[in-house]
Amino acid sequence: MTENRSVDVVIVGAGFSGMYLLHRLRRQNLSAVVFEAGTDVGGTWYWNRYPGARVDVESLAYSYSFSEELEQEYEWQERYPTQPEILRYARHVADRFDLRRGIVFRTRVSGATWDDQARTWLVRTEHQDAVTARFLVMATGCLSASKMPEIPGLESFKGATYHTAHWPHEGVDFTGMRVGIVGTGSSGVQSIPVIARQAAELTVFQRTPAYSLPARNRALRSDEIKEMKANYRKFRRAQRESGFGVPVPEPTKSALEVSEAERDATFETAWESGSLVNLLTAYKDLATDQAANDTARRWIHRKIHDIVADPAVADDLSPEYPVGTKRPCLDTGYYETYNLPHVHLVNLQRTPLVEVTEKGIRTAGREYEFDAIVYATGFDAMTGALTNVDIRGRDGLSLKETWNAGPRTYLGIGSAGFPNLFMITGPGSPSVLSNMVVSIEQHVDWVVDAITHLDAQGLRVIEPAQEAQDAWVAHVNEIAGYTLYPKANSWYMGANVPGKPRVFMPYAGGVGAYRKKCDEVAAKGYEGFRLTV
Ligand code: NA7
Repeated sequence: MTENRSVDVVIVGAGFSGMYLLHRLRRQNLSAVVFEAGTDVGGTWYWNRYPGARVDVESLAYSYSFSEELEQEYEWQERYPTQPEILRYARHVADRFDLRRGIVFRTRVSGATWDDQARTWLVRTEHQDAVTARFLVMATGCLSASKMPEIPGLESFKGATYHTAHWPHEGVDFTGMRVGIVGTGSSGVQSIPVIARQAAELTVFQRTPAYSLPARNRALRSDEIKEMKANYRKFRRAQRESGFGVPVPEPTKSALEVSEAERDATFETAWESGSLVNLLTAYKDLATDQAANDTARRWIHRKIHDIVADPAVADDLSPEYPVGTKRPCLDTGYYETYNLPHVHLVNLQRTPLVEVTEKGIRTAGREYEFDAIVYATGFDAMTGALTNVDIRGRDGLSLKETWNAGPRTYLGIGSAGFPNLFMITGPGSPSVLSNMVVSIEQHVDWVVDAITHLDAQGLRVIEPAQEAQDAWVAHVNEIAGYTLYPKANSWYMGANVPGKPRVFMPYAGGVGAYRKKCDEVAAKGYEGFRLTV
């Protein structure tokens, strides 16, 4: 029990954000407690244990930069590490920096209420613990509130049911089984080839196809590790100034100003590189110009047709929305899997899902019988983990209700009406459009600096000013409006959750530009925030 405890900061979540924040606060001699629903650290990489789960940013870049010792001593094994390898890293960091004693595991935060008199948050957990804190930091992740599909009869299936984000820790053996999988986002695309290797029959239910690139994953060579370790400082600087938190050369050409042969060669190079960012930044106008984007779309369609033997299946796997406007995937043998005789694709746009039955899944076409169903149906992204906690700000203001028409933040860090509440990689920041570790470190550093500034000035409360927040929300929308992102029904837009307002949630202006803005705000005495005693 942590009843009646009082700390400087309550942190919700012990993923990459919560762990680093705890470490930074300790170095400032600030007291903190982390509440974590899981039994271990790692956040995303604790929960998402489905077969084939991997990160789509390279390990040497998808790692903390705050400790040179950690950078130098840690040995990554693979270019794109598996979930177990990333979890091992998170656990190593927790041990290396003695973080576990600051974390209360198996404990979900249920609510938090701001006390305007005392200028503190009262944070409650599902175990009825209550902790008072000067600051509340939601380090809850952008893709952590998982989502089952809205299909009638989910409970009636008599076989085994799994969601990719809640995979049994002991794993699942599908050998000899008839398996159905719903969803072809990253989790589906990564797990389908692995499940297909075990299952007797695998049926994939696809509502929207994904664009996927072969990851070309491999073991890291000792010479490339050595080179990165020798140049880490320079690399980290480049990460922070880049668009996606992954340094790549700035594109200078339009896809429309080059010959088809040149364009094909450029796309081929990106495809061969196994890097999503290389594809997305192959030309300067892929994210903003429909005609430019069409060239990439048509080129990828050709690739899919080259790989998939049945042209009708290849057609079904070929997306029509602009490349990059839904999160693209990195895969290992995804499209090839559809050439296997025991793997079947059901296009739900032609034959929609009707219901889950005792025996399996019924579409408008027929009933499919399964021994197991896997839901790779994703998350209530970016806002779900925040609004699932009953956060009450000034005068009982509910965060969930305040965000009814879409999230409203200043810089994706705070929200007007919620004093001393910080979000790590919240909506309105680059977050999911970036290498998460880069964005996490930037936010954590900014938040710790802000708290330190307040304390040094003898101030106690920081809160976004309404006008600054309105201007930021307008700016985030304006930038999104220059891009093709709003054209797709993506979770960036809240489109995968029925009833969720259709708002482009991340900041699309790039990691480097965003960091500059945050630094300027801090340098100008936290311009746009109200700081009071
Ligand atoms: P995603 O990317 O949200 O994918 C979920 C998939 O599930 C997607 O294909 C959805 O189709 C599909 N889905 C969701 N609800 C339904 C219903 N009701 N019926 C049929 N199909 C449905 O989640 P992931 O876990 O794969 O990946 C999340 C991120 O993690 C990923 O982007 C990477 O950043 C890492 P839809 O596209 O909505 O039509």
